[in-house]
Amino acid sequence: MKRTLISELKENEEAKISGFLEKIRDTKYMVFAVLKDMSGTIQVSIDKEANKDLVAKLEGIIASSVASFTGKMVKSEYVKQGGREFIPTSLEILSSSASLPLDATANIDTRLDYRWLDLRSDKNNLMLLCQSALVDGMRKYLVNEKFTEIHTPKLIGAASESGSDVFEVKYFDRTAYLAQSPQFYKQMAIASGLEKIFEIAPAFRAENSNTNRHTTEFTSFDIEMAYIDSYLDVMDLEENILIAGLTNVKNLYGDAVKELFNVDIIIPTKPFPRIKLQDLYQELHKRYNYEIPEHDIGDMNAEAENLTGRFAKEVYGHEFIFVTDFAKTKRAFYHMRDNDIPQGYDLIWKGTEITTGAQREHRFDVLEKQAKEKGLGKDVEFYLQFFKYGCPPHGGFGLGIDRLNMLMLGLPSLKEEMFIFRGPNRLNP
Ligand code: AMO
Repeated sequence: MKRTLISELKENEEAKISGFLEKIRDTKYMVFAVLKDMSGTIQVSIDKEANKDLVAKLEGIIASSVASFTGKMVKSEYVKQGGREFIPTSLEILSSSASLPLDATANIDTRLDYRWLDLRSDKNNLMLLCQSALVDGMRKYLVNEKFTEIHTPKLIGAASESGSDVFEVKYFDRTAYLAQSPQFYKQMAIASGLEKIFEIAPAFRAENSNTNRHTTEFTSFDIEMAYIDSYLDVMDLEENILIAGLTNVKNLYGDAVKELFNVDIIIPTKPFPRIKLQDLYQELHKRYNYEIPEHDIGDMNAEAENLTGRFAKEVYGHEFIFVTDFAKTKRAFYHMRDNDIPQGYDLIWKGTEITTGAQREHRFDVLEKQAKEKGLGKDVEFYLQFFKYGCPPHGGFGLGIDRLNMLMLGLPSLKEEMFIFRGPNRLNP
């Protein structure tokens, strides 16, 4: 018999259901089990006298084992769980569980050691469903706008962002690097005539930082598009993509997110507020008496981001805010500059940076000069070639999916949010 999902059971129809045994309760005349599959849970009620063989099969079986029952679903006003129960006529234990190494009091590191068990909770299941819906909404928006999804290499010959936080990999008799970003290749796609592209893929950063927002491997949502007039076009696109993603999550899971995470998913209004870095510094000083430290001048840091989130909320009633006009010394060489000001932005959501975006320098001579200025030589030679034989003006952005979902659900850290977290001290499971 084919398996039926618990949510699709029809009253009094013979069916087979399979899933995890969430609870088993043995009473005088009855055994009550709760079975859970991807669609929901149901109470399985076993009359001990009438089903001695089933009861025998359950001997020594504990919750967390995997079982299949055949029988019928009936409605019952006595059952709290949705007013239905399953009356089985046969049982097969598909996999029996050892006693669980984890309970509700386990700390996050123990939970990560047994992440597959930790992810079984309703809350963590929902968290991954939300991440999937978020990406799906964003992807559908782009495909609809005629963007092409590409897949760029993650093993590369040269660092793509700053050289300091790149992982080295032994590559036969030479050294390769793990891509920190698809930056160079998404621009290559523009030089290839693809005009509008995106990629959703891992990015690696050898950052030895243990913050709630850093991981050594994250999923980057990258786009690049040609024939923009300025980085403002990129910002407009990002607003639309985020609205599409958040709307999809809200439509599918808004109520469940409210119930399990106590968070309202707010669909942002357009345009998102925008502010120049120098003006922001003044506001942060005036309102919160915050002074950016000397070494961060021209840039942001975690505290400034946090206060910027507060500022956006208080002044604009908005969760998002674009910050522009960073110092050229603090931005990548490939950002186009106008009067020495990089033509790009960071997007802050709820006080955390989620994106860097920019118009790129597509003029070979200027780009070469900017690379040299940053001390980049041989490493970017291959990349510079992309601009030698004609390349349209273009821009794009990179968005961290993990940070996005973490902030959307109000989770305290990427450790909680990621399917599997990778950090300086964690390579397992
Ligand atoms: P940037 O380095 O700012 O820009 O990264 C873009 C976005 O990626 C996410 N991110 C991270 N998430 C988790 N852990 C990390 N260690 C981490 N590092 C970055 C953040 C960040 O905003 N090439 C440019 C993008 C572009 O211009 O298109 C780049 O990589 O959400």
